[in-house]
Amino acid sequence: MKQYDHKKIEKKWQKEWAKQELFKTEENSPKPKCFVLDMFPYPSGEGLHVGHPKGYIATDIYSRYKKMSGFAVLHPMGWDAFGLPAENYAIKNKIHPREAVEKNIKRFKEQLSIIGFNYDWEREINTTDPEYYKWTQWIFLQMYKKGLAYESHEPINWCPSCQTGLANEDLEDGTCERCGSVVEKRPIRQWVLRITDYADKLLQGLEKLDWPESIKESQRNWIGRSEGAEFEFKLTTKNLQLEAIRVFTTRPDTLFGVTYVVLSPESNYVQSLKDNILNWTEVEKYIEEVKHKTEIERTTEGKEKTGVELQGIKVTNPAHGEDVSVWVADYVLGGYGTGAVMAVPAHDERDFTFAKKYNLEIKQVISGGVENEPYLENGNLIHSGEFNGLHSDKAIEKIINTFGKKKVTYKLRDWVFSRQRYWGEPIPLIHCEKCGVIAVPEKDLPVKLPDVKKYEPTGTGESPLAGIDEWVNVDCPECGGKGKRETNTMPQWAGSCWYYLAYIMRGNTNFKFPISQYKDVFKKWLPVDMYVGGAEHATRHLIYARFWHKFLFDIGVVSTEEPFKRLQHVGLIQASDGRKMSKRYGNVINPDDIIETWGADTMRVYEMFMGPFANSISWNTDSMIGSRRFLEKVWRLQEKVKDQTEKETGDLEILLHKTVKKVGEDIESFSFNTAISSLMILVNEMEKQEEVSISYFEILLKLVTPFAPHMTDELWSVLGSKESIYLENWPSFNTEKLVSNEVVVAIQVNGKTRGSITVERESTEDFVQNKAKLEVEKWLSEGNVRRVVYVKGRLINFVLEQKS
Ligand code: ANZ
Ligand code: ZN
Repeated sequence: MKQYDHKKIEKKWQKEWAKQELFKTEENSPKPKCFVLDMFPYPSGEGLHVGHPKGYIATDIYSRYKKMSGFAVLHPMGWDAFGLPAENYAIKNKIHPREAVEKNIKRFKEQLSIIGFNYDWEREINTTDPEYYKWTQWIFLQMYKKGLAYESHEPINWCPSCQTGLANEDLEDGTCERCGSVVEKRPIRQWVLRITDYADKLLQGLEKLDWPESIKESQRNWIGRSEGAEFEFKLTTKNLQLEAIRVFTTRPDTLFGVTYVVLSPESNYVQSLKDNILNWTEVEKYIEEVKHKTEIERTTEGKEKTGVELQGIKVTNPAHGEDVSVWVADYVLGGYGTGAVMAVPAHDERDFTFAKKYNLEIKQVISGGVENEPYLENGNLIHSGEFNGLHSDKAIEKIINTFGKKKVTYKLRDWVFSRQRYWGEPIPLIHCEKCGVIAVPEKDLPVKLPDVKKYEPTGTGESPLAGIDEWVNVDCPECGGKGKRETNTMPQWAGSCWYYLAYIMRGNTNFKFPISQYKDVFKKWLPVDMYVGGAEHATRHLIYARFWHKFLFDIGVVSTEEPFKRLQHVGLIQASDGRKMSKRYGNVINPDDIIETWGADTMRVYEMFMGPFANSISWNTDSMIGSRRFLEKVWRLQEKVKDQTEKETGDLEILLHKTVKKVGEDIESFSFNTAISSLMILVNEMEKQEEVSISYFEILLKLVTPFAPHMTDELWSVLGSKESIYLENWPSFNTEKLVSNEVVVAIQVNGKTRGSITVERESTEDFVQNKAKLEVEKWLSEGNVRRVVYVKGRLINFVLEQKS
């Protein structure tokens, strides 16, 4: 027997796989399809650390398993390389973003290639490739033509440090998610995508998806659908621009309890009322002050409320005709509902605090509650005229019908889609003096990003592209007259909105127009069957991509309503100090080093064995030894293999069938750690045998190969095969073998029951002990095992040493 020399073996097989084109997608096969997708990386300058491949290892295992189970697998990889991170890196290191991206991709690819993934590299994509982004531009144009992209001058989030406008999704507690600067509101010209038109579809679509509930819930919250009503409060004074103030409320049943109305400082209402406001200087000063506060500061509960009354303005309550005062206060936000609120201090926390501070009337209209606190629950109406005595449930409907109208509001905002930066897809529009905004014709796509000397942001609200006259000035495609190109670029998230489609197109005539030729292949490969990535994309990429997909569905490009059928989220690997792995903290572990010392197969097994896949877990190089030993045991088993297929002892046969069942189910449910522990148990049992029949050993190798593909292919060839084990069928199990005389054994630690395992009645104590230990690891780690008591077939108790 040769030594287990991972370096030699891994290099050899990676070469061999490439030579045999083993991972080429089976495009025209009659097999059922399985599209397994990773969230593709943006190639940063720091290279990969050991945390990055965790998700890729999982999809690799999953797709190898699927391939062996008879599926035609599509498992591609590519690069998400436009956007701020790449550009900021380039500026900092004084190289052109294009060069930086090229260099970083090369490095990333080298790092990935030594882990032994089964990617079909022929379908590699890069979002910054003009052949790729001509389609990003094309999809944008379809949206533009359908009225889903519009130009706006509304104030938007502006990062003073990144010098660009941002979408709501790019903020973290009111700061720029990239650089942490406090974001300002700035009116700049921008392109916006009408994602709110899809709010309901995005919400409803979630129901059918096999996604983690937590991610669905974040999307629901992000979309934030509220059902309520709109009421009009008429002005008592004459104003030429404005007759009434409209408010959005989720509590129409409290209409009789309104004692004032509040406008948000940025509301257009305030500007329209300017001439009627007697204390305008004071109001203006307040509005100025508020500009520097973040939304979080403004809306946090318990924060002191501020505001100014609009002197000279009164509005009439539509329910009973009484006049109430109007205020401007920053606890009302500009971008939500109508930007105006009917205040009901008796039944709303914020209104209550505000009314107390400014001595405003508090009028109870729902019975219940205690003195000196707002009553927030539903209940029976009082002081509400003809509606007295009705319960809120009934009153809501009646009051809406009598005084207002039903209204649904969303927290989701339209997607601010332009950036004043260089490194992005140019927005393919032309501004003509005569014709207005004109779409670049399909035949002129891509609109290539021009090379520039200075790509630093200008800070003027214009992108660096605006300074390149030769590029900006073009003939209008409509009238031939003078036109100017749109100089804003698309946000970082544009290219990833459709990249899974690009992989499909890439294998079929390679990105050529027209789109219609891809209809059948889209139909064949969509939706993505398994999508794996970080939870940080829950409300950005995953909402944006679903939006684009639903739009493409509506215009007949794709035939499924949702892009990603099943989603698994990867728990982070943290550094051994428990912090995020980052160059900044000096705690990065490079996979290259781990692979050099331990081998890619060991790293793969280790990362999957660390714990439940979705959990965050700290890296610990010392624990690699366990995974390495497991593989060495498999390696050494070749010594015991006897070239005969005669019956083994009953126990091993049953265990084998069970393990086949368990490993398959566990891979299917992404429980890789438990799959590996059952493989460990099987290997331990095989090791105890004098001889292992070749058919058993073959089955074992097939079960292990998704996890450790290099080593198993080497052993497979030692057994005499000329072909890769990747081309074998996944082993099947015999259900009859499973219904043997099983018993459930309770596991105790210091007499407390901590779990249970199912084993054969005849299993040896050793076997039960080993299996039980894995089950209660957590509790055993609290001390050394002093004694083990086994009551055959019923109970096993681990007695730990008393800690002194
Ligand atoms: C009167 C009222 C009475 C309200 C009451 C609540 C309780 P969600 O669930 O988030 O949709 N509101 C409306 N527009 C607002 C804005 N632009 N900024 C801040 N607050 C706003 O909340 C809707 C409720 O939030 C609305 O219902 C309104 O206050 C307030 F006992 O109207 B309510
Ligand atoms: Zn920033």
